Amino acid sequence: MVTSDMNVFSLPLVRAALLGLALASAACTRRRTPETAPTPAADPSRIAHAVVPLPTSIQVSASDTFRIDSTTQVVVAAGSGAEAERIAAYLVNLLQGPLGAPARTLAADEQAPPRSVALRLDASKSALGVEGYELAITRDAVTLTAAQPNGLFYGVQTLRQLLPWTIEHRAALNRRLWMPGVRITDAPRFAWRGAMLDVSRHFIPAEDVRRYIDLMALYKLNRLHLHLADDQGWRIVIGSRPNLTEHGGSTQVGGGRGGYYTKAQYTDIVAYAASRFITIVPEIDMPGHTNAALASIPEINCDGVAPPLYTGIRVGFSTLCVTKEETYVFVDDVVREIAAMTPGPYFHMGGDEVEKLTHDQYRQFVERVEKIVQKHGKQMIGWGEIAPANISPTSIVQHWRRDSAAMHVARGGKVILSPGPKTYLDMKYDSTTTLGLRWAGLIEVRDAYGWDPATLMPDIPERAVLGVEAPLWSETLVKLEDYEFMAFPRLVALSEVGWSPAATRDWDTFRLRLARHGPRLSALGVNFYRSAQVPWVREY
Ligand code: TNX
Repeated sequence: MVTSDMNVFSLPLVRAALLGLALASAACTRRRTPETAPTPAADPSRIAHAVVPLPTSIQVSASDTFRIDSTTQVVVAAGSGAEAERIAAYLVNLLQGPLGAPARTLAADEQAPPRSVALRLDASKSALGVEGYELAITRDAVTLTAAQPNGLFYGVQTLRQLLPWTIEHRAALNRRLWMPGVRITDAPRFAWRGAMLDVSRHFIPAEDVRRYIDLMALYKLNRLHLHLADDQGWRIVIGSRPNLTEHGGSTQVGGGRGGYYTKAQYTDIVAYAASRFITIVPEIDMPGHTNAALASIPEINCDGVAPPLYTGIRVGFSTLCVTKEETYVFVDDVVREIAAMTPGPYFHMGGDEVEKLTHDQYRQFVERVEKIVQKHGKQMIGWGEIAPANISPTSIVQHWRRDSAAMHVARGGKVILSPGPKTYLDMKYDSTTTLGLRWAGLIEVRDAYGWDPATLMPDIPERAVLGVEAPLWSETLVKLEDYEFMAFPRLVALSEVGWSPAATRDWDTFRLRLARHGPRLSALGVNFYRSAQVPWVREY
């Protein structure tokens, strides 16, 4: 059930009294450029909250405001465990400034003190699932409960979004932190809420990947798929095959310096992601999209001759030599080493856009790679093209264009939905967007939001959908600002597609909530696209 008592907000005077006083800069919400000036019905300051993705159930009583000041304590219920304490410390760090003390764990018989923010892990709340949580905010107390640490972490993200945007800016002075009273029960619709970074076409440093991870966490995304190898570059050290990065990682699209992650850097990314409840999904694309590997290792070419490095943006021209045993030794080395440094259960083998093999050669290759992936203890994922091969229903197919993903559903397998015309963050927003490609169409924010995974394809029912993922291919993207411009706010829209119940989703209210994320994203320094479809709040 979804309710929210917005009535109080429809009275302008009451609204002014409640919001105008509390939000020092509320007046600025009405200072807009003429071309984006909303009609009164599209005024983001009229909505009761701006939580994205929208919780399963939320009731707001705005008059029941909880204020955070130097007397507020963050406490953890006894027996909640080290993870809960870590999440409490993460919350205290967010609240840095106004809070007087670090988080404290209560004694076994101790009640939460008045005016505290209390976090509690309670295994008996298993109905909430691994990622669900309950959050109650009143004038006197904030209580956040979950069955698992993941849920507590997501409850903290909701709490964060209920606080003013100034929470995101360490140096904002006189931050007045308050939250509206709410009762929330929340859990995701889909288990897989992913993003993909193509670090091959253009390399991005580990530090930028961590920043993307932090932004994903704000929107409760939980899978980061790293496209680590393609024609233009190999980006992860494989100890038994050092030339892959030394030579294969030495350039990128346009001929820049390229780069790669050392094992230590990769391990650090994995740990950083895990601390934000995000699983890293490594992809080594094969048998096509492999020019960087072919250029580095002569024996995996059928003629034994390494081709030159490639810095253009064509696809489909490269393939490993699938008839040579050396190729499978190579694949085994790569999968073994990556599996060993990846605690998550997945290995993505790519498998897309192969033009140089016969159908049978391709199928046999996919089937052999699946065995190698399983031997190293991982579940295989591949792009839609792999579905016609005789693969196990435990492998996962990632749909991206008109492909055969439905064949995998027929054998009882699960799919991840990354439909190009909805989720491809490298597509232009409109015809004036400078960056990006347009083969899957122009994707405005409304297009990224307005689709339902359950009805996207007739042969893929909701029960077969593991979730959704938005890939960010980087042929035209060079620096962090470019990545952010293409991903935000469409990745935010995707988070709601993946999390919120279909019946509660609605573009008109989403765009008002999204509008209030403008100052928050600005405070975080995100170079987001100011779509004219959204009546952005400009109070930063
Ligand atoms: C298709 S999606 C590709 C990528 C390109 C992308 C550009 C997929 C599995 N393959 O190799 O980078 O289009 O939008």
